[in-house]
Amino acid sequence: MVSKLKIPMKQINRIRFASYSRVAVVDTQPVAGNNSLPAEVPCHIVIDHHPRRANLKADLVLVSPEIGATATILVEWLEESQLAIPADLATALTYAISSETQDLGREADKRDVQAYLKVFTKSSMRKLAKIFHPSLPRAYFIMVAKALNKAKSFRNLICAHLGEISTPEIVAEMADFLLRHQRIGWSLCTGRFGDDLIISLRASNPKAKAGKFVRQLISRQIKAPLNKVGGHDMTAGGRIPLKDILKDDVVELETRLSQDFAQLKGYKDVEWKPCPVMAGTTSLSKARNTINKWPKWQLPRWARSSKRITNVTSISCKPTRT
Ligand SMILES: [Mn+2]
Repeated sequence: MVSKLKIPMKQINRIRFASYSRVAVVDTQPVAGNNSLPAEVPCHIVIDHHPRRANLKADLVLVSPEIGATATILVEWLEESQLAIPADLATALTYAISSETQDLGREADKRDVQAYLKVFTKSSMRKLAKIFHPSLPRAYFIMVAKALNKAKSFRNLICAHLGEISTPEIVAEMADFLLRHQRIGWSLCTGRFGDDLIISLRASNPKAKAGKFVRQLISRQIKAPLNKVGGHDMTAGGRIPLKDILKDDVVELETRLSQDFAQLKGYKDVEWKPCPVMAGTTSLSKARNTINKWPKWQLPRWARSSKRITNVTSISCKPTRT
């Protein structure tokens, strides 16, 4: 979307906040912890659909927890102000509402549908189609293979610990993907990125209270206050800092997460099993050989430097923050 719509973006660490008179955050809140806004930077405008945090203070606060996508609030305010919505902006807003509500099927409100219809007709259909069906980098397919290889299920639960990942979003994407397995009601995915273990939880039941559940799950693992944890009914996520944890202990932490995930769901004698279909169709040694045969330019940037990949389960990569 960023390239198709030529959206000018800047890394947060390259922004000099002092040279701007107003700072706004969207789809998050300054005190929430799921954003990179430095704590000392004053925030003037908050537009969000997560439950309002108790200590939230800003000049303008537009928080509507009942709607499915934050973009809906923006569409409503654009309409209200009678400002024209250019095609590229309409395209971005259409995609935002659609992707966050899984095509208006997940936690979507009437207001989301109305907002969607308004911006959909103003969108560029050609660009929208390209955004919905983008060409994907090789790294994406490696992650899909990894998710399938690592997926384990128990009763109606599925989980996959992806290990080192190249982009943090892949964790949520794979959690969505695994939830589509028949008879599965809950999916849990983790990935190691920088100094964090990124956790994503998905539920198929609209009343699942996934946000509450993920807090419970993570608070069992760490004692520190849960700043970087939150979510909605069907989607939730969080981060566990790995700075002071040894590599072997990270594996242990991942195993414990799976165990607690099932236990908190009320299961005893938990026995995670590789999903039979997935375990039968892909072998790790095959994946390893395939990756080693790829020409270097086809490998994702983070995998290029390593001479030979001997163990797909632990591709050593130092992801760069983007
Ligand atoms: Mn959101």
